[in-house]
Amino acid sequence: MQKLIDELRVRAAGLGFSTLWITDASPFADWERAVRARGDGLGASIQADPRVVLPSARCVVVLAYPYQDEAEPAPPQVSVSQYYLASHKAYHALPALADWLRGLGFQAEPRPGLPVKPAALRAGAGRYGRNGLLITEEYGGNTALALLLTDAELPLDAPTGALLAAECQNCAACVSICPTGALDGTSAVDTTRCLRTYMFYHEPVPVEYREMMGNRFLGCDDCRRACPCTARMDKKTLPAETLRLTLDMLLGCDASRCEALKQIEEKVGGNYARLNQVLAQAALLAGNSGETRYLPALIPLCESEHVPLREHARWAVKKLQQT
Ligand code: B12
Ligand code: SF4
Ligand code: SF4
Repeated sequence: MQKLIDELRVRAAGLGFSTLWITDASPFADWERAVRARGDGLGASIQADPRVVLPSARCVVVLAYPYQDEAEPAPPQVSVSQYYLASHKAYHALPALADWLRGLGFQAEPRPGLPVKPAALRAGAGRYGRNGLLITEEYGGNTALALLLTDAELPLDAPTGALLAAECQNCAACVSICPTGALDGTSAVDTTRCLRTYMFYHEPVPVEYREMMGNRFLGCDDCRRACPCTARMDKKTLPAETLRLTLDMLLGCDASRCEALKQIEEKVGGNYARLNQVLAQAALLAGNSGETRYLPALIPLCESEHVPLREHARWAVKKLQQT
């Protein structure tokens, strides 16, 4: 067992994962209750019982893929959270680990669609912060987390024993900085307020949140960046990958849009490279930019059949015409 876990650690490190922890494959009952009580549908595709995914499962391996923040980009550059770049890399790295376990005769399921933070909490990877993120000792909230489900018998790690991170005792920086008031200080997130909920969303962003989107193209990092636990890892050097997008690329000619979509697909995945959704978010940010030079690109989008794109473009045109 020890040899197996040692080798798993070495292989995981070679794929960019900083640390791994192991928990058992019993159901995540607390999480199921919390997600039902929240009733927003986010989490509906997540399975609370690992053995529904893999009946012979014994262990859930929790892996952390850490990342470094960059300076916030200034307009006309738009902001893309580093989390999405790390998460994309972790997503593509994980199958190699599963294949290795399968090669040894075990069953292994990468991307098992389980609740990630509760698995990490139970495996002792860290605790919840008031910002709703899983805070690890080494990297604070700056990790993309990945799970691997397996029937291999691995030594279990013990949970840390409390829900809330010790650092949160005398701190509420994330709660104060959240632009929408989505955090109540318990570690729960009001998803009807969190800006991330409305990015690449199937409906227009509620009017009251459009200006708050500011320059954010993908992800909101305010509650993570404000956290002192995150600052403590900023001294470490990690390879930083960037996705530099500008409003001029996103709202430019067909060729420049194509180039932007290609880069988005390559670095954060095809889910975020759908033209109408990309343009819908770009239209909001153009409205927030105060730059009337985006009007010629926005005006034709006001007639789009894609409802969020049409609504956002109309909003942005109106806003820019008033400046
Ligand atoms: C749905 C989802 C979202 C939703 C909802 C977020 C949420 N907190 O639920 C939205 C779209 C808003 C979102 C946003 C973001 N997300 Co997200 N998201 C998820 C996803 C798919 C499921 C989360 C989930 O299970 N929610 C359901 C709730 C009920 O579960 P929970 O938060 O674990 O709830 C527990 C506690 O909060 C607590 N609790 C809940 N309610 C209450 C109430 C009280 C009173 C108390 C005391 C406790 C309590 O008990 C619950 C029991 O487990 C996970 C991936 C996955 N498969 O798990 C990623 C994940 C949580 N997201 C992640 C990230 C990075 C983000 C963003 C930072 C992305 C960004 N840059 O914009 C933001 C951060 C927003 C925030 N402050 O949390 C990472 C977090 C990594 C980490 N180190 O923690 C995850 C794990 C993805 C990953 N694979 O790495 N996300
Ligand atoms: S900012 Fe403060 S309160 Fe929020 S998660 Fe970090 S330590 Fe906890
Ligand atoms: S991601 Fe942004 S909007 Fe969502 S809870 Fe954090 S600071 Fe608030």
